[in-house]
Amino acid sequence: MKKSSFITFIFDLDGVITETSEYHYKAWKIVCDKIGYNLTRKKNEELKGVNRKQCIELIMQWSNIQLSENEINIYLEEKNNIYNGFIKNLNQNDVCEGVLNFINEALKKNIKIALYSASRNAKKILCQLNIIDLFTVIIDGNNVSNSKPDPEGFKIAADLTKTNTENCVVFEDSFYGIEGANKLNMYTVGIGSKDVLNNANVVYKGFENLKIKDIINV
Ligand code: B16
Ligand code: MG
Repeated sequence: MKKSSFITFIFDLDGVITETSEYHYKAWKIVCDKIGYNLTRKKNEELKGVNRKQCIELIMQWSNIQLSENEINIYLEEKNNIYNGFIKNLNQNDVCEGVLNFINEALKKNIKIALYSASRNAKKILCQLNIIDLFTVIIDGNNVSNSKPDPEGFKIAADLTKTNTENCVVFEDSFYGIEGANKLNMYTVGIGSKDVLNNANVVYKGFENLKIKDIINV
């Protein structure tokens, strides 16, 4: 547990607030099968928190298959269309167990709530989940030039909420996301498996039984 008080909690979206990370995997799996690459769940961990373009660059690197710029654009559009098909019926019941309670408890303690997701679909998803109004600041893939593990998006979130970076707590399901936040000395809470998120300050399976006092003293 971190001893000092924090002011801002920065949440990731896919895999933290809602389980859309599974849909990203399934959409990439379909596209990778077409490309001729067998995307495993283990390798998919390295696509979490990484923007669309960089995902396909990693896939080309792993598969040793060079695609033309035109093919890249076609596959990226296809992946996004498949993904959007999966999320089209997403609604408020798809917020992960315990997340809403956790955020509402934080708001009662005057902690600011921000979001930093690499996804360019983030705002649409927050609207579908009916939780967009909970966030003071929303940074998504449209607002950054550099994807996680670059700390750019976390720094913008800290600046816009007028919070020192060391007074931010980041909730992330990706190794690269944790890596980015660590670069700014933010306190990192991994959501998922300790084996994958071994770079986080602390790791929890989810928000179900998580209390604010488990993270900070307020
Ligand atoms: P899109 P997060 C990330 O969201 C996903 O983890 C990652 O798998 C995905 O490639 C990225 O968004 C881009 O998403 O194609 O929707 O723009 O985990 O940072 O909330
Ligand atoms: Mg994520």
